[in-house]
Amino acid sequence: MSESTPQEQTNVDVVIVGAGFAGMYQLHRMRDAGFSAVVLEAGDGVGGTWYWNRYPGARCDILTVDYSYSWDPELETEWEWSERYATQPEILAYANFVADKHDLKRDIRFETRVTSAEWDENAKRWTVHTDADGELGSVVAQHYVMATGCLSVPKVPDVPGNGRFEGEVYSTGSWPHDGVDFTGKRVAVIGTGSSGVQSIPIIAEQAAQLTVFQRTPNFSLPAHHGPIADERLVEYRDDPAAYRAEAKVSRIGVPFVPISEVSALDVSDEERLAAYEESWQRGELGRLSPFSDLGIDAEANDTMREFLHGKIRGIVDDPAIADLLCPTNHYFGTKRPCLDTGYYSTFNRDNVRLVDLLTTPIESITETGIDIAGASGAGAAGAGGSESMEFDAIVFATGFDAMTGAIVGANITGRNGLSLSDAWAGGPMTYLGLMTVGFPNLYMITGPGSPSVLSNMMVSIEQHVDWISETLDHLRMTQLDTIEPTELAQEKWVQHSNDIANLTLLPTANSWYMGANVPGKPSVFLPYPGGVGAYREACDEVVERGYLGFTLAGAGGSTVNDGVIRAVKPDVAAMLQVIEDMGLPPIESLSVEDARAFMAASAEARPPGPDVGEIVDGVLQGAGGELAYRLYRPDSDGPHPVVVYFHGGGWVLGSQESDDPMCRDLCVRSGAVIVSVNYRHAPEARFPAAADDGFAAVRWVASHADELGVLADQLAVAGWSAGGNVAAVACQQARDAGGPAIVGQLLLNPATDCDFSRPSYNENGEGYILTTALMTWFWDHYCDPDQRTDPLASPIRAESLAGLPRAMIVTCQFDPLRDEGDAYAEALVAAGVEVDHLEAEGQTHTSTGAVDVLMTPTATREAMGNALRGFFGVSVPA
Ligand code: N01
Repeated sequence: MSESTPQEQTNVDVVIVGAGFAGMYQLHRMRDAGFSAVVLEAGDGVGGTWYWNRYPGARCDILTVDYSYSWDPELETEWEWSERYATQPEILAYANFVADKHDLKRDIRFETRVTSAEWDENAKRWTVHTDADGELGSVVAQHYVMATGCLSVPKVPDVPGNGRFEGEVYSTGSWPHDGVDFTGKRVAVIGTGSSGVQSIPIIAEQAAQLTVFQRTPNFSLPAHHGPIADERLVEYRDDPAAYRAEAKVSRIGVPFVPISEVSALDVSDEERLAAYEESWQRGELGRLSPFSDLGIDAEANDTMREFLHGKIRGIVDDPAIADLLCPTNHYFGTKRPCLDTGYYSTFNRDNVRLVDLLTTPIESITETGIDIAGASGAGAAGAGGSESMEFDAIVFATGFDAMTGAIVGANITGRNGLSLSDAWAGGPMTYLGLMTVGFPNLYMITGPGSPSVLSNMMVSIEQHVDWISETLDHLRMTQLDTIEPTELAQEKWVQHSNDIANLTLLPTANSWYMGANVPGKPSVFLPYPGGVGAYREACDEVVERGYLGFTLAGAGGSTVNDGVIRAVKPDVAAMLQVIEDMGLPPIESLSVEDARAFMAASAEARPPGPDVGEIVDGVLQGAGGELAYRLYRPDSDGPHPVVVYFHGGGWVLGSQESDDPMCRDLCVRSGAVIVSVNYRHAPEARFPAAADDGFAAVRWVASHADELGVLADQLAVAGWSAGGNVAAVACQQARDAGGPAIVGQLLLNPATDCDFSRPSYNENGEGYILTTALMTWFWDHYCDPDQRTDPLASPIRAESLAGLPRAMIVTCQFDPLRDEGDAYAEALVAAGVEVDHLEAEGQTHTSTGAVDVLMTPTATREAMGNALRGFFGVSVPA
């Protein structure tokens, strides 16, 4: 492996497409590591997005001190940015400065566009074809790196009559190198995303008339151009290495961005407005959200929207135009907000007109201008009919085929003739946004499924290049030829990314993040929304765990290290982290009294759950005396079906109130009365007290149906954890006693057996709140060892499970009790019982009950409510 000049390089170790910041750094790393590498670049210079996007006003929207390479520490002193948001020419100059300093251009083939590539399974090589002649026409390489950028393929404007216009036509994403002079011209700009917002004020200053065609208004805040703030420079100059290191573990790749834990709805109006005003005055994308919930809570987000609408109305003179400029169809931040220079005040100029395409859509672009339908936009005369406008120039600021356009457009064919466009027909599938199944040794820098456009691209680019470079080095060191993700790893990564997105407001907007701007593009949230630091941790952990989720192969054979890097659902993982950070003592280390006090205190702090029609506390007759119960009645006319519910707590902890949010949730979802029973607890009342009380409570409820306003022949039981045990046992007792009739049993994470040898105890015995040690503590308090195999303690050990009520059994992937719940479901099925068995992926023993705290178990809660409805023969809503 040697360095050589491009002319000789028809065979190289690594071929890289794109000479933007990603391709340049990748080339540098390859050279450093002694790989032969060549970069193929369609343009005639370096800089990527900054090479192509030369429209007036083009600038960075991340502070440029942050949007800089960190891999060459000398650059920190060799290059000084003149402004907080550098202009496109300055950033392009920086790219050239770095390229020249490191002599990168000699291995970049400019004006060479990649046309296609295919994987040769026998040779284990990629052949990459270009539009160049001779030996530059194709390059054979072991590794193929797409450094093609996320926003590099301008979208073909989907405007009727596109192509007819005979005047000047420009696209912001591919601007003439020698600039455009609009002086004295009638100009149309179509599109009001970042490119439109940046260019419109400058074009307005030059043009005789500017007409802006707006389909969707965007949120924009003033960029406040000028020198870099002193406080920022101090942080940076003090210790550049520490500054860069901080960026790498941050949320968006920008260091020292405070993360708020305060809800926008929990502060006074004055405080909230002051915080928003500070964001407005600061004008930094990373610091626009001063509260914790603007990205996840619609009501909180509305407060920010209102503030920004107020700002727009305060700047724009004509209230009708101001109204049109106020975004109302998406939440703040669900489309990338813009930073501008006098954007809104531009609409106060006499030579600027705004056309609202929602009310007056473009009928057609014509040879001389644009025809719009109906009444014209605000500020224009006339109503009805259509209007023809004449222009000298039309500027398309209509955006990009983002994130996938450049990769899919490169006509890549992988193993077994699979084309990437077919593989991604339903949306991009990647592992870590870095690689994709069926395409060995094909790497994407900032690909879909990585933080990319939701982050400071420079930080994300460097992290990807480093990961790829270290992987190539690993393959070389271990004499392996290929690397490719496994199906499982990829599927679950995409799921993980979607799970996070679905916890936010991001997917609610028709944005290019969702592919919504390109007609026919699958609607999938494209970037990874979990943050730069968390993403880096995942990538590093994949490597530490021996390239988890990858197949690595070489002469010596192949190793499939199948697995899932982030299997716990994101909100569940976050809750586990919070609990771990609290450093609480294990419950089993407490006295029973303290453990109960701790549980009661925790319950105080949780959200209450949904409202129900009525809650009544009462007393029923248990096996050994009176038992308290709490009844939850739906807000509908009765009599209702009834569920006798048994709370969790290992037969030791809890009460009729301890599962309050879950009982409310079940009541609302099932439309049934829930009677939560405070059965006797150990160690004061050991086995079989809980079991006896459970059955007694069922009998009492059945015989007091009229008094309770419930239907005696519509009685089901339900329980969570030890309560699931009590419910299951009650069903067996009722069967054996010949009644009362139970129409169904809903068992959530039930304890069904005293045997700890099933794998889930081993896999999940620590780290998921309910631990093996705690279960041991519970059993020890509840039951003597020689009693534990009694079916009243371990219902799975009953002589027969035949004749039991139909069941819904929910087990969770990260629960020590998972396998005994699964085993009970299987045993019931084997005994002929009708069972609906839901295995909740990524959930823990406690997550389903965290109503209004954790959102990912919502589907499980819904299924439980539907199961109860099914028991009662109530049709389940579609
Ligand atoms: O593209 P966009 P962009 N008829 O897709 C409209 C980055 N960037 O180039 O929203 C009429 O955001 C479209 O309307 P709608 C940044 O990440 C950064 O401006 O689809 N209108 C929208 O208004 C940014 O987010 C900087 O209803 C049509 C506009 O065109 C990303 O690039 C600077 C239309 C497109 O907006 C993309 O920004 C520039 C049609 N047929 C860009 N089709 C920095 O500051 C589309 N539109 C670093």
